[in-house]
Amino acid sequence: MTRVDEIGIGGLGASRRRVEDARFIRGCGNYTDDIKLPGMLHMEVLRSPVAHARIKSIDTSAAWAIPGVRLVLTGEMAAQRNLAWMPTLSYDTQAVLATDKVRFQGQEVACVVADDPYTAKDGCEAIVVEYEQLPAIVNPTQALAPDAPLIRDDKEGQTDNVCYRWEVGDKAGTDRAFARADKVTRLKLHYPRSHPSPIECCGSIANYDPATGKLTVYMTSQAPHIIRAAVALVAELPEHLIRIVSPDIGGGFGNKVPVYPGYVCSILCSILLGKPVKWTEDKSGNLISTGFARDMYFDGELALREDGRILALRFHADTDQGAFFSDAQPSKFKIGLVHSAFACYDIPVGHITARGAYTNKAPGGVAYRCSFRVTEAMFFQERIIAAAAADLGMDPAEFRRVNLVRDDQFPYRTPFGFLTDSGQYRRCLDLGLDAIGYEDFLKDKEEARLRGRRLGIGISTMTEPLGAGNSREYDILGIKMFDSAELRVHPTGKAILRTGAKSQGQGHETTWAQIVSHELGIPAADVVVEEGDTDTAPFGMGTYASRSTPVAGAAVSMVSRKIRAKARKLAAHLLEVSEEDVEWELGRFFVRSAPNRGVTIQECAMAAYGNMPDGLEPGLENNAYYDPPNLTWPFACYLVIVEVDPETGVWDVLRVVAVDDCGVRINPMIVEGQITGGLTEAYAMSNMQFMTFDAEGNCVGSNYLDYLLPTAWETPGFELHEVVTPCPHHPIGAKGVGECAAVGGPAAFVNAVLDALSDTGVRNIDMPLLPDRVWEAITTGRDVSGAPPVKT
Ligand code: MCN
Ligand code: CUN
Repeated sequence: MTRVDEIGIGGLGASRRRVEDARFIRGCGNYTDDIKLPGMLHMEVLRSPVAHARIKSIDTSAAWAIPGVRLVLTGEMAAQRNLAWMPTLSYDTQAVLATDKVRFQGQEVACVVADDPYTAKDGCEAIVVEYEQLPAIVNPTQALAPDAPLIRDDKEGQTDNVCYRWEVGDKAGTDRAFARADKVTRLKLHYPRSHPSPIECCGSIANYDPATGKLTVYMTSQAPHIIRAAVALVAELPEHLIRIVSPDIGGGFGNKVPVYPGYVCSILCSILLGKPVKWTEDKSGNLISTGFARDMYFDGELALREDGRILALRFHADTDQGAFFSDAQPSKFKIGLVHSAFACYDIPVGHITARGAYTNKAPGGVAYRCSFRVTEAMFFQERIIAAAAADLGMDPAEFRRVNLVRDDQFPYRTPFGFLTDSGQYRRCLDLGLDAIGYEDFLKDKEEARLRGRRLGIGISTMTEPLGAGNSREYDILGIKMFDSAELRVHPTGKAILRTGAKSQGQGHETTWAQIVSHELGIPAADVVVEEGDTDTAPFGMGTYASRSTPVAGAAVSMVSRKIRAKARKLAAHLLEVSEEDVEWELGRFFVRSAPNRGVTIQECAMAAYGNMPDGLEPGLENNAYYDPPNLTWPFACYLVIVEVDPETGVWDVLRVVAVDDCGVRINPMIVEGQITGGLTEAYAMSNMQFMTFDAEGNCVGSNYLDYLLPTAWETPGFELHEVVTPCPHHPIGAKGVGECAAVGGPAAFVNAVLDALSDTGVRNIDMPLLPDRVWEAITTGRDVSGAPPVKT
């Protein structure tokens, strides 16, 4: 008997080529915009050119008069259907189409449906809107000033621009620890607004069939089931008559989690017209109006002991939420999982306060590889860790080594209540230092300094919580955060797997099949994976927060095990022995006392349809809903070496070393792809992505001349290393990885540049570290803030 070779069949650990790429690289993907339905009309959105203004009048008569225009929809008309406003995922409300005021530049004011997209655009241009401009607010300081104009005057009882307050930790204990400190390190910084800007913009095709009453929506959603629930609740349509289909998605990065007015308008227009209505957002619409990321102000302190131990931490965070609080995050956490900050360090006590401010900017708040604001948390953590080491005069690697949670402390309870599951933090750090040649670099750096060259090294170490939920703690609008998988094995042993997750480029079609292979011994090539259609997929919460592997991936294991349990009964029947005498090895059951007598999983599948024992239900299919016991906690160590040109402020990246521990890797090549992509984004955020606002609330960076996307030309090479600490509570020991490098990476780049400036007294330059900012810091010896408004 030759054993099935797991790597050979594309099982766990195989660097199997991505099966979805066969269509993607041939230009044969099936994206929302590729779908054409018979009789389909096209919708365009008219957006506000100003950031804050009262709408005095909207004249749509010229638009109606254009031949080919079928519908001009205004907020007033939407209001008649009770749809001028919609609830957000954070228990706020958001305007679908503005009625009273516009509250950010790019806000949806009206939309036009026409026979083709160009006529629809002409229709938008023909609409005349009279605005009475109001002062614009572009940062929390302005928003929270006593005389600030009220942005959300639509909300009853709202008297200021505060949208939430949140607090966690032990204030009294933290104050006591600070009183005992030998030294206190303080750091203030702004993590700027950034935008996920996936290649594919958002879009939808709504098709309401008046004959059947069924609404089908093809759309760019990372979470189709949440959308279906939201449509059912908001539009009061019966849920079984709503079908949401997310076809191929050209990058999501969190941009495609929220519910956008464009989606809602296309649905409303389709219902009003009884025809399919397509909306495809353009690039500037995407950049100025859909879910942004970050825009967060930190002011925090670490209490330090002379020997380098951190005694306590505290910080305050102000978030700039834009005009509507539309963050997608677990309901009870107003600022996501920001309190996962410092989880990799053994710090006894801490206290965090946070406050959200409404401003005249697009809403969003949670997107772009963030795992619910973990990206900001880890950035602040690693920036202040670097500052603290400098304040103590201690080597930053040694400072981390002293404070990192030790391997024997797991499971480790953080001061804010998280339970980190496992890890080998020091090993990762040492591997990274070794790989980059840390000791030698320190010598090179001193020598270079003597010759007038500025070299710097930046380190970033972090663990982050990936995989919401469990259902006890995590829900969105009351829907618990578990996930699901359904597996059907056909008579010949081929199979179809569906999950409640939704890939946007992460490669689920490849990796989920590998989990089935690992559990059942069916070759991965024999398993087709399908996601994103609410009529066929089991209910799930979708893909974000790198939750797919921790939750849906676990469900894939569990459903495969249910299939195996039934196949064992079939095997016993085929082998004519009792079930207890049947043993399993990958792909095959055999008789314990006669290992040569066996049947394959494929033979069991055939028996499920053609030769089942009396009393056993035919068929070989099942589903599993998985409610994880905990989040998964991957760890990463990123190291960056830069050279800063003091004459111009330009900095070049000389080396990047990454050590990632995401537990067991299902597909090492895909994991490396995720890390490479994340580091590229981290580099771009730290170096070039500039999205800000002027004093009038104009969005600077709403185009790809200002907001730069990194290409292979600018992006440095990355050296990747791995450590594997299996997740103790995941069925195959995997942890999430999809966001790690984007979360932990930016601080490594910034720390490196500031290390190169360590003799100047500069403690902070806000991202992006554009050459003029670095040059200003060098020439003035002062910190450089990036907070808007900017001069134009
Ligand atoms: N994987 C693995 N072994 C592990 C962990 C993950 O082989 N131990 C594989 C998974 O099977 C999956 C991929 O790596 O194919 C990412 O898995 P996971 O960490 O579970 O993350 P998700 O699938 O939930 O993806 C979400 C995450 C998020 S939140 C953003 S934002 C982001 C990211 O993924 N958006 C992306 N990476 C992206 N990559 C692409 N190409 N496009 C996006 O929009
Ligand atoms: Cu926050 S970006 Mo990803 O979690 O979809």
